[in-house]
Amino acid sequence: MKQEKLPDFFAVEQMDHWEIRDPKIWSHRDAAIDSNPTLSILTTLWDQPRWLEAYHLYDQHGSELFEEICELPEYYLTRTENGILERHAADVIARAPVACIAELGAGYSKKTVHLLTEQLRQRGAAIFAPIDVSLAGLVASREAVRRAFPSIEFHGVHARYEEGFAAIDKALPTLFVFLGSTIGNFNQTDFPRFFRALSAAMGPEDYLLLGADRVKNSKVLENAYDDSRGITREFILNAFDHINRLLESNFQRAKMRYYSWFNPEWQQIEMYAVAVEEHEIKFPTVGASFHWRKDEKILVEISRKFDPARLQEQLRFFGLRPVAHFTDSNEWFSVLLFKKQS
Ligand code: AVI
Repeated sequence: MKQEKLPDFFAVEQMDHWEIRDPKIWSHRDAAIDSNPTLSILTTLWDQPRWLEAYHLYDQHGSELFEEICELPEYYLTRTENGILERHAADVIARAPVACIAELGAGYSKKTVHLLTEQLRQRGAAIFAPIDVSLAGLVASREAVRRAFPSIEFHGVHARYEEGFAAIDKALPTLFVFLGSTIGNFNQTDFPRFFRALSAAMGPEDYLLLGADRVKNSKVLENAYDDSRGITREFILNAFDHINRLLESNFQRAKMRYYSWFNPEWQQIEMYAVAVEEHEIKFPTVGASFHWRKDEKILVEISRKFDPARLQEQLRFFGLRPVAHFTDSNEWFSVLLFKKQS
């Protein structure tokens, strides 16, 4: 794309909210990134039924376990999406004439590389802006991009998604990239809130590239979330070790088991910790406790599966017009391109 002078990366009215604490990484000044994990944990654990917000899965160990999951033979998602992008990156970039690629999630995966390579090949220049709450993830991403693509203009955006995508100048044609079917982990409150905020932050020349795992044979789905090596089990139950460290609580692995299934009505995998015997869970720092009843489940994560045509229709109501649909030969995963309706 030929352009005289690109608009600045940041929306002018946003400037006061951001500061550079690490080279090329903008941190949101006042938004507490993880505003109150304790409150989140306690309020959802006292809910009926008990549940947790999925972000508690991602402490250091949890993030490493998730990397391992992505390599598992049963976990087809990462491989399949990567294959789709490898095959169709040229088409995606040709259809989305943008100057900036903003990835939600620190991302510097093989998947992003396909897009950046094509952006450079077709346009001769690229701005790459990963948005993430993890500063360490952004630093790693910056270093990897510097090594592989020294000509790319890098802006790490250290913030929650909502604040992050609102910061980018609406006049800068941007392709927002949200891969890995992370939308599947959003519940019914998170999902509309996310798309409302994203769509409101998008300018008239902006696009969205969205990875979505599809509804399919339930055995394939269930195996992907209960692998033979037990890594997924470890990933889910690790959340309780993390909570114990944060809150000095006494969750014990020996008194819980992992259970997951595909809920056909809700079209989602549900991942639970289940008490194998009744016991008391104590939170001494806040002077609270509850009885975890035998067989009572705590919902730790959901992973929703999508019908791509229906998802396209739904996103129209958020002002996102479907432009293209890419899939694999099994039709297990979809990568959908949308344009912001102007
Ligand atoms: C990050 N997210 C898209 C994964 C998923 O497939 O829902 C998280 C995950 N949980 C267990 N395995 C993978």
